[in-house]
This record gives sequence, structure tokens and C-alpha cells, in this order.
Amino acid sequence: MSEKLADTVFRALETFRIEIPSWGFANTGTRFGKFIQAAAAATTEHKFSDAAQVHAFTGVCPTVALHVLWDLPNGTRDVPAVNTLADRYGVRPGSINPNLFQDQAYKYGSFANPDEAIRSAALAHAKLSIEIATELRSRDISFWFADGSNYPGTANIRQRKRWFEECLRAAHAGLASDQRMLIEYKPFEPAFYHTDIADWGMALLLARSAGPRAKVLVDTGHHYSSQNIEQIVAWLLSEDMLGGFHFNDRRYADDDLTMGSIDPYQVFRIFHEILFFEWQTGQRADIAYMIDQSHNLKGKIEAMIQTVTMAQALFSKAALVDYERLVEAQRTSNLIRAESCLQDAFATDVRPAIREWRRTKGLPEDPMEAFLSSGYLKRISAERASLNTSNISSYA
Ligand code: RM4
Ligand code: MN
Ligand code: MN
Repeated sequence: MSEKLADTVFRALETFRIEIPSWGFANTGTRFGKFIQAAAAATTEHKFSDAAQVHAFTGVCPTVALHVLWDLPNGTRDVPAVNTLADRYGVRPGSINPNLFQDQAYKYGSFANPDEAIRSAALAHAKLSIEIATELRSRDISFWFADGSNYPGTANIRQRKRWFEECLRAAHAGLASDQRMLIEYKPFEPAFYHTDIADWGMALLLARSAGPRAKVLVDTGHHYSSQNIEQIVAWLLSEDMLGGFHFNDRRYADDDLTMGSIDPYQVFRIFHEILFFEWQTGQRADIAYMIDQSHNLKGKIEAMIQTVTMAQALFSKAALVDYERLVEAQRTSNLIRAESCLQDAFATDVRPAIREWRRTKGLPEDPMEAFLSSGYLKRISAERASLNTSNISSYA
């Protein structure tokens, strides 16, 4: 391993942190049902405990994203308990995710519901989520809306856009000066005719109209097949509007599979656009790297460790692109040389350098092996088995 390679990888890993979602540890499923895992998290405490395991073995996941309805069902009254869990397990609450889709009231939408009373209730929940974030000292509030319709003619698309503008602006007004509002888009599901915030352009316009601290959140699973996600990333970066990611992989739709399990080159290309931007501008891209996955067949903690190690590997590979050479090849339209800059970096085996970096941090060289032989899974499977047979009703 060359010293230069090790150096570049070390530098890349030094600042790379990735947030894992509390809901990734719970029993989740598909719309056809759930398969129960004895080791799944059945309580918020379990989720913190499991997230802490991922952090202990990888060293790069100090925060855990929380979903208000699933982790703080009593709103701000649950904040002290969550803070206690954070102290006990040594992982901090990360982004706060309002839940504007599960309640029966949201059948016809939340911020775009034709019923004024429901729009107000949704706005109140958004403001509550901001309050929770403030009390937990979380910076980002990540909004995903299921709003949409299933049949042509059933929704006034322009009117709904105005309601979104109004509510987002009102929610933005409640942000503290160091907080951000991240707006996620998704073209389909649960609505199948139109989704109110269907793509990055709509999210961008809404974020701009909401206020200066609103940015776009890119969930990699929320695109049409074959859409060029790295181009979206490059555009958002150049507009200073990229706030964060929800990483996951997919083969067909919003499959929420483990990051990089289907198409690692795509994740590499996304990281490349970010690192290339940083190299060219000398600016640090202010991006929250978050995971949004649902492991309905794989073991949950194992899937999360796999995700984190994959993310580190792809981020390291992207850092190895020779930018001087790339810029020159692009300038002279030397296609073969330009493309090979990416291909060479992607083909480099970064595993020895990453193992070495972990050693220098006192972390296990192979986090997965270390976790699997730690005995934690056996212990929680025994402790949680009975809880998990009864706890199957909600999504997470
Ligand atoms: C959505 C979206 C949101 C996530 C929910 C559970 O498809 O990705 O970010 O919170 O799923
Ligand atoms: Mn998401
Ligand atoms: Mn999703």
C-alpha cells in the first residue's frame, strides 16, 4: 500500500461520519406483512443500545436519527428519557423526523390536506418536532411527506403547492438560528398518481420559498429507475441547496436495501461529485450523511455495520480520484483518460488502508467479525424474543 493512498484514505475517513436511523433496528416489513426477528429493537432503549453497538465497532456513527411518533410518542415529555438513553449508551440524537403520514387524519394529506383543521394539526406537529429538536440539541429536522393522490382530477395540484409553501414557511419560522429544515422528495408511494413533492426540483423550489435554512434531502431510493442521481447532487451542490442524504439501495422502487448492495458504483459517483466539488471550491459541503434502510430479512445490526463499512469504502475510493488529471482530461475532452480517473479510483482496494486506519483509532479491523463474536446478538435475542412476538403492529 502506497503512503499516498493511505494518507488520502486516512484524511477522508477522519471527517466522515454517518447517521443511522432508529427505525432500522425495529421489526419492519413490506405491505404484505412483517417477518419477526427475535433480536429486533422493540423499544427506544433497544434502538439506542443497538445504535451504540454499531458506533462502538465502527467508531463513525455518533448520532441516531429519531422518528417523533415512534421514538417520542409523547412529544417533548419524552425528551428527558431520550436524553437519559443518549447518556447511558453514548450516542446522541441526530436528525428529528416528524411523522406526517401515519395518523388517520392524514388520509388525504398533511400540509396539503384540503381540510384547514388537518393542515393546522400537521403544522403543529412540525413545530413540535422543531421544539423536540431544540430540546435535544439536534440540528436537522427532516421532513418527508406522503401527500399525494391516487387518481387524476382528485387533487388540485396548484392549490396544494400553495398550501405546502404556506405551511413550510410557517414551520421554517419556528427554526432556531442554527437549525435546518431538510425537505425530502419522492415520486410515488404511498400515493400512486401524484406526489406533492415528487422530485428534487419541487423540493428545491419549496425549500427556497420556505426560507434560508431549508435545504433538499436526497433519498437515493426516491427516484425513477435509471435517473442520474449524481447529476442532481452536483446541481444541488452548485446551488448550495444540498442538505443531506438518506442512503439505501434499490433495484426497483423505494426498496430500502443495504447501501451499495446493488450498485456500489452509483454511491461512488455520488461521493465523487461531492469530493470533486470540495476540491474545486475549497469549500466544505455541509451535508448530513444519513441512512434510511429497512432490513426486513437481514439481521438489523449486522446490516447497519455492513452499511457503514461499505460507505467508508466507497467514500475512500472516491477520495482517490486524481483531480488534477481529471480536470485536464475534461478540458481536453480526453474521454478515455477522464473516465479512467473514476474507474481507477473505484477499482482500488482500499480495505488494507481502512483496516490500518481503524487500528490507529483503537477500533476492530473487522467490525462485523468483532460484533458477531461479541455475544451481544445472543444476549438480546434471548432478552427480546418474547417482546417481539407481541410488538408487530406499527411500522417501526
Ligand atoms: C419514507 C421516507 C422517509 C422515511 C419513511 C419511513 O419512504 O424515506 O424518509 O422516514 O419512509
Ligand atoms: Mn428517506
Ligand atoms: Mn423512502
